[in-house]
Amino acid sequence: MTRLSAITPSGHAHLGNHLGALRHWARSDGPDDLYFVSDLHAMTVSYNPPRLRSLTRELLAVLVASGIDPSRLCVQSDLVRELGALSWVLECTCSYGEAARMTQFKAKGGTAARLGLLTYPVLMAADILLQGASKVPVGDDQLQHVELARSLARRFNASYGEVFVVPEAVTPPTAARVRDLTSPDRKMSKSTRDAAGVVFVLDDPDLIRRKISRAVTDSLDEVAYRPETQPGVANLLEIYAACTGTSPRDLTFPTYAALKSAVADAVIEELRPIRSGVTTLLSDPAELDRIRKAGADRARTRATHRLDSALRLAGVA
Ligand code: AQP
Repeated sequence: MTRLSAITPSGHAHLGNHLGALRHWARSDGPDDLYFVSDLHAMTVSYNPPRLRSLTRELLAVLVASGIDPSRLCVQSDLVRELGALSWVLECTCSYGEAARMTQFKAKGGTAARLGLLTYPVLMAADILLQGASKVPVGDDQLQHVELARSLARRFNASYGEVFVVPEAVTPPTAARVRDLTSPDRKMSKSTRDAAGVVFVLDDPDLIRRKISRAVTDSLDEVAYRPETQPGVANLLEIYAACTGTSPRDLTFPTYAALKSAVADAVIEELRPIRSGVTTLLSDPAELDRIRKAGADRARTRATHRLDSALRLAGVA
């Protein structure tokens, strides 16, 4: 069983990425599991190239410092030639209607949208199929894309010959959905304009404390786990529970101030080793380059045979 997941460098990694994804990836035990920084996916909207390069490097360092085995890591663009080739084969296996039906394209697309926004689910299928991933842990918003990868794998195999593993979407084990601290009606996001509600993994302890102390609560002045009626307080309880391995329903705090102070302590401790690991890694560019190159070599080795077979069966190369 090979699992595959990615994080897009659309901004700095935040507490939600850490609690909902990265720390689970660090417990991954499949020898062929692969986690990658999906920098090619960040190009589907307007972006700044030097910033993209720097965020990609920073995210790779965050993944390593989070404890993910470096042998399971890579940067997507290091395989851009292999992925570009397979994407073309898969685009020629996919109908326009299938791509245009994707709800994310329907939500963000339009005549001015980049063509890459329409075709990026096919690139995602190439990510999955090139590595022979059998399990793809995704949230609801990405289920449709894994379905597309399944359809394309089955269609290619039936039309030209068996080469692709048909992947399966798996729902990650009740991953915490961390909410924005100032707008708890929406999830914490990398690309949110107002950073006040987002705790970034690399924020310094003082800033983390300040952001959490300003988190939106309510006027009930009662610390209870009621996500429907007290979403801000529930979010803080969930964050505390996730950091301390407890259940949000079992927690008691006398005041909102006491809750916020405990949450800040827990988050600072949770993120401290990552921040320190990233500082060390970014101060040693040669080591990060070595990790990146080794990851790219391994991923390419796994991909080449499958890509060559697909091109041959498709009647090209
Ligand atoms: N708030 C969150 N709580 C829990 N998990 C989260 N993830 C993202 N936000 C939260 C998980 O992090 C992994 C990587 O995310 P992604 O790069 O695929 O992008 P995303 O889900 O769209 O994350 P962001 O941070 O909100 O980015 P933007 O702002 O660009 O949309 C995924 O496993 C995701 O579930």
